[in-house]
Amino acid sequence: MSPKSRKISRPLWIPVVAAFMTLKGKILLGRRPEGQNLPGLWEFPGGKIELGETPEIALQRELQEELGIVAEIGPIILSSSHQYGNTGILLIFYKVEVWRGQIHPVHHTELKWFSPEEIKMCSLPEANYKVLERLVQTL
Ligand code: DGT
Repeated sequence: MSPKSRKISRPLWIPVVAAFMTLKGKILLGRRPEGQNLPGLWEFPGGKIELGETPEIALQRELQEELGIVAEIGPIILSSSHQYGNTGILLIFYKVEVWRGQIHPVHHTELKWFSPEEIKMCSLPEANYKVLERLVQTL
């Protein structure tokens, strides 16, 4: 069999940036819209890095598109990998504590500030459960 005709299934790994946004001890989550994957789950604002973007520029763009703000992207807190079937995501979480503008839901069906206790009760993407405790500890 020639290398071309051999079907090799290899996962596609996608880099995703997400904001751990905090204000007065609470954390911002947005509810993912219907019609996307993972509909209705509460996520950290963010999304995929587009071609040619640095991770920080990508997150700044996502926060402008999703929340209508100009954010100062802080340091990376942690990163985590997760595989859904044949797709893998490498999630990179940044601290975001400073922004300009009024946060409002441009993309999500709802935005809400949660306490660390409340966030543990939310329905989150599976990828987030394994890092939640470590994220909350950075508050
Ligand atoms: P698009 O352009 O429609 O593909 O959307 P983007 O670039 O806004 O990206 P999105 O949010 O659909 O993709 C992010 C992927 O990462 C998606 O498979 C869901 C997954 N994910 C897991 N946990 C989180 C999280 O806390 N926040 C975000 N934004 N995505 C997460």
